[in-house]
Formats: sequence, C-alpha cells, structure tokens
Amino acid sequence: MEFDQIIKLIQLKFENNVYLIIIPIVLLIVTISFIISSFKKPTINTTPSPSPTTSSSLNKKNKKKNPSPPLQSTATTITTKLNQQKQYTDTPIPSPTPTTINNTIASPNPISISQPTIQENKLFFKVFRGGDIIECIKFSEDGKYLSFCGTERSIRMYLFDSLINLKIPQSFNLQLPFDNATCISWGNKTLYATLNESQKLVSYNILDQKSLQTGKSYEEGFSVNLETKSKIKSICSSSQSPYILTCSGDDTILKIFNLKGQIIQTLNNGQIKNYMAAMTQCGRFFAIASFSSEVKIYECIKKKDGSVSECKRVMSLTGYKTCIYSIDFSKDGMKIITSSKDSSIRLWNLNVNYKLEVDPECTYSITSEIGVIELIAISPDCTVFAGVNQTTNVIGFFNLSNGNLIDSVNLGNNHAKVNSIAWSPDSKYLISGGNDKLLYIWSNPKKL
Ligand SMILES: *[C@@H]1O[C@H](CO)[C@@H](O)[C@H](O)[C@H]1NC(C)=O
Ligand SMILES: *[C@@H]1O[C@H](CO)[C@@H](O)[C@H](O)[C@H]1NC(C)=O
Ligand SMILES: *[C@@H]1O[C@H](CO)[C@@H](O)[C@H](O)[C@H]1NC(C)=O
Ligand SMILES: *[C@@H]1O[C@H](CO)[C@@H](O)[C@H](O)[C@H]1NC(C)=O
Ligand SMILES: *[C@@H]1O[C@H](CO)[C@@H](O)[C@H](O)[C@H]1NC(C)=O
Ligand SMILES: CC(=O)N[C@H]1CO[C@H](CO)[C@@H](O)[C@@H]1O
Repeated sequence: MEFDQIIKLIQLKFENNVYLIIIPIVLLIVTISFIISSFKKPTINTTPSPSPTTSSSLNKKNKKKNPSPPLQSTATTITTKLNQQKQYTDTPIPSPTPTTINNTIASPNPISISQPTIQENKLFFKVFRGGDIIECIKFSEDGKYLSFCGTERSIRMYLFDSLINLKIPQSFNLQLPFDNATCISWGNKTLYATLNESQKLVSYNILDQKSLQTGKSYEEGFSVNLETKSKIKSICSSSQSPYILTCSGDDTILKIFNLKGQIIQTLNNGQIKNYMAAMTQCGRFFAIASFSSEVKIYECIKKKDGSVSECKRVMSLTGYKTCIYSIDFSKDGMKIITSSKDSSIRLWNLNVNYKLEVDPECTYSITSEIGVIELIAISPDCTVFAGVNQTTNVIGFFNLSNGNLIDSVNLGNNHAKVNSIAWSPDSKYLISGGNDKLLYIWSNPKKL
C-alpha cells in the first residue's frame, strides 16, 4: 500500500480531523530524520556554514590536511586549531597546496575525514591520510595516543581525543632513520618499535602534553640490533611489564629485552613458524600463536628488584588440529581467545593451577560465522571481541561470553586488506587499518 493511500485511509476514518493526523505524522518524520542524522559522525557540520557550500564541504575533506591550511576556511577557530597542530608536529609533512576548491582535493596526499559510506551505523568515520600501507596500530594504555606505522618513514601519533572530537586533530610523527616500522608497542610513556630493514628494536620517550606544547613531543631512546633476518611478527610491552618481547616469524625466535634494551633471554618456540605473540597487561604471561596446533604460554619470573630473571613455558592450549593464527588475552589476564585455520574460535580459562600442571580449560569452541579469523582482539571491558577475515575483509564483532556474532562490517575488496586492529582503552571504538592506507574508526556495536 502506498503512503498516500494510507494517509487517505486515515483521513477517511477521521473525517475532518485532518490536523489531528498531520501533526503527529510531521512529528514522526522529524524524529526519524533526527535519529538518522544522529547516526552520522557528530563532529561533521550538518548546519550549513554562512560561507558558500564549497567551503563547508572542503573543510570536511580537509580536516586531516596537515600543515597546509584549509583553503576556504572562514572560521577563525580553524586557524587556531591549525596553529595548535603545528606545535604538535615535529616535522611538518610537506603537502602540496591543493589547487581547487571543489569537493575533490587535487593534492596527491589527501588527509581528511569522510562521512560514512559503508555500514553507516557502525563506521564512526574514516581517516584519509597521506601515508602508505598500515601495518600495526596500537593505543597507549591511557588512550591518549593512537599510534600506527607501516610503509612510511615515520610512526604516526594522533591525540585520540582530538581525532574524535576536533576538526583538526593534533598529531605528530616519530621520524625513523631511513627505515619503516613493522610493529609497535607501548610501555610506560614509551613507544617501542621494530624496524624493517635494519632489524632494530628502538624506543622513543613520549613527552607529556606540556612538553608537547613547547614543540618537542618525543626523545629517542635506545636502539639495538635484533640480530635476526626473519620478519618480526609482534612486539609486546606494557607499562607494568619489566621487559619487551619480540617474536620473529620464520626462525621462531622470541627475544626478551629489559627496558634499557639489553637482551635478557632468547627462546626458540620451535613451532615451524610464529604468527604472533600476545602478553598479559602485567607482563607475567605471554603466549605464541604458531604454525603448530599448540599454543605455548610462558611465565616470566620477576626478581626482587622488579626486573625479569627468566621466562619459561608453563601452560599449553591443546586440542587443535590446525595452526593458530591469532590470540589475545583478556585485560585481567584470566582468559585467552584463539582463532585457528579450521575457522574455530576458542575461549580458554587461564585461572587454573598450572603449577600442578593443570592446563587451561576451553570455555567454548565455536565455528566463526565469518570464516577463518586471522586477527582477533578482545575489548578491554571484556564484553566483545573483534575478528578479521583477511580474505573477505569482514570484521566481526562477537559476544565474548558465548561467541555469538553481534555485528559485522565488510570492507570487501582486496585493496582493503586489514593488517591490524586495536580497541580504544575505553572499548568504545575499534580501529582498523591496512593496505588501503586508511584508518577506519568503528563504533563498538555494544556501545551504540
Ligand atoms: C571544480 O569545479 C568547477 C566548476 O564546478 C569545474 O569546472 C572543475 O572542473 C572542477 N575541478 C575539479 C578538479 O573537479
Ligand atoms: C619490509 O621490507 C621488505 C623487503 O625487505 C618489503 O617487501 C616490505 O614491504 C617492507 N615492509 C614495510 C612495512 O616497509
Ligand atoms: C612510569 O614512569 C614514571 C616515571 O617516569 C613512574 O613514576 C611510574 O611509577 C611508572 N609507572 C609504572 C606503571 O611503572
Ligand atoms: C574468509 O571467509 C571466507 C568465507 O567464509 C573463507 O572462504 C575464507 O577462507 C576466509 N579467509 C581465510 C583466510 O581463510
Ligand atoms: C552476550 O551474551 C550474554 C549471555 O548469553 C547476554 O547476556 C548478553 O546480552 C549478550 N550481549 C550481547 C551484546 O549480545
Ligand atoms: C628502507 C625504507 O626506507 N623503506 C621504505 C619506507 O617507506 C618509504 C615510503 O615512505 C619508502 O620510500 C622506503 O623505500
């Protein structure tokens, strides 16, 4: 039945009380359109700016443009934000000034935020940036910095709050010496990175906001040779952990460094190929996903002075028949989730008496509804986990308590291969990034 037919019907029923009908309908339409508009990214200006429309749409697209000023910005606030950003940028990224004032930006390095185009309710927004492929995304534990690296000569740092709330986010880059970073990880106000060509482990002390405003945002720390030719798959650290763990892929070597960058221990996981390592927040345990069907869990013993004396294998997750692609610990370290080549996802309870050689119990094993999951991450609030199928580029959000799929998004083409995902520490957002060089910021479907 057509809409106007319905109206007619209602009108017939109520005879002359037309206004009684029209007013509620108008109210309904207004409410619906309000609901629809509230699904869109809040910072995007929906109210038309007093200047010509090109200006407002240009501002939108230019939000991420680094030091080059938004062309038509009439608003003075934009300028202030730009100045702010300049202070946060150690070395401004030279970006050619766009020559058009159209919606499409002529610059080859567009850095901007777009309105949602896919799965509108879940995509909070996406960030177009001037960089290349994104390999690794990590949040600082306090959620202040969103950092990522990839095929570029710098590690990018966004002040996450400004990325979510401001038109011009505050950011700076950590410059890398003729190299690209493959993995990054946060410690106590320190960022650790592994470099691709020089095979080094490097550290950067991230200076606080006050120092940022004086222009200096970081200091270089140590730089040590990893002494491996194999590609580093993971680096693990935390503000509480007295060590940094690196996990290399082909030679299956795990290296444990103290926070000064001195090697403490070298371990061979001996499982043909390592896919990744994960560590508990406090650093007491770490686990390795590998080509073998067994996940080995190691414990690191602390000495009285807080440093690490030794890490040794204490538990195993067994029962799989295929290789394990990805693992993640819950924030409290009591659970671990695993995803394997046979499309199964298993949650394990680690709260067992492993000293009596009791192995962790499998809480559930489910078959993933989105196929094989190669990246898995539990939300910090321990309610959902996200999983990525890197062939279809589907990101699924699952209920952690039973493994049910809550929601999914599909990036759907091979150029968009997702290489990394990271939860914001408040569990509100999942960030993904990969071969399409974009950062996607997804809303946690449980928090919508
Ligand atoms: C910009 O807009 C003008 C007029 O609308 C059009 O002639 C021109 O081709 C556009 N330029 C680009 C790069 O889209
Ligand atoms: C690392 O180096 C290899 C070649 O040595 C290259 O194929 C790969 O793209 C590089 N990765 C990054 C992130 O630069
Ligand atoms: C982090 O470092 C600061 C000093 O730089 C220290 O006061 C603080 O206790 C450290 N936090 C942790 C969790 O180790
Ligand atoms: C992703 O999912 C599809 C469909 O379930 C499956 O065919 C594919 O094998 C999965 N990806 C990988 C890497 O296995
Ligand atoms: C997750 O599952 C639990 C237990 O079945 C249920 O109580 C909860 O509502 C579910 N959460 C979501 C977001 O589906
Ligand atoms: C070793 C090295 O620097 N590799 C690449 C890092 O990324 C840039 C792109 O920004 C490439 O040009 C380099 O070749």
